[in-house]
Amino acid sequence: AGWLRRVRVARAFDGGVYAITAEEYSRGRGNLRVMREALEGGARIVQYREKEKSYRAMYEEARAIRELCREYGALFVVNDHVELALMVEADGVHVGQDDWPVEEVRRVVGPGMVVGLSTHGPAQAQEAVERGVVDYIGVGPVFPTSTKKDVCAPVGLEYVAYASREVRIPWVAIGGIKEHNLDAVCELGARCVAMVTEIVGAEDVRGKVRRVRERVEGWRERG
Ligand code: TZP
Ligand code: MG
Repeated sequence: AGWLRRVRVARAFDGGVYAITAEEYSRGRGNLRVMREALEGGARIVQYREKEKSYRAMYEEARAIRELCREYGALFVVNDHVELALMVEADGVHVGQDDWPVEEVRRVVGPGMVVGLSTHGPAQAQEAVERGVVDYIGVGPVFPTSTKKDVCAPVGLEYVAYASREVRIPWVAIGGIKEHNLDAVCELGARCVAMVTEIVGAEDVRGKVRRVRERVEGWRERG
């Protein structure tokens, strides 16, 4: 199960767009509809990130998005809630520095499930790789972001440059990334980008994801 998991992550993250839910920015369209459009546009990874809803509401919604992701062959990842990830048979779970220790998460979810960890600097990246239990790391927030008020200040493009040079597991750049600053991130070596408001708040979600994916893939082909 371990090798299959690693192959799936490597594939999805190489030239991938990582879409994350945020209902409050969805122009009233709701998570399910927005994520369907993101998948139609070519998102390879979808993260269900929800901090307000009841367990039951999260369960129903996560199940529906999980089904959609299967149809599109995309990875489905649940933020924070390990038990929800298990219940809906998500492909993965994503945790932050202040969430459950990743060794415990791995122990609970087993070898088949993808585990991702947010990191905010080179020391955390190094530690994440050394601990050897996570499949990918988030690198950011690269730019200022209004989405996450509970996160540290932007760490800047230097951390992206560091990740391209040193991080030997899949990683995804996150935080304040938009169509207009995407090239700056890819130029430094990012080959997977995560976006919240740029995707969820887009008038044309499908078109937005398609354009971003084409640009990221273009960078990958250039090497
Ligand atoms: N983790 C680090 S930054 C961030 C998360 C969830 C929010 C990114 O949101 P946006 O709208 O893409 O800046
Ligand atoms: Mg968290």
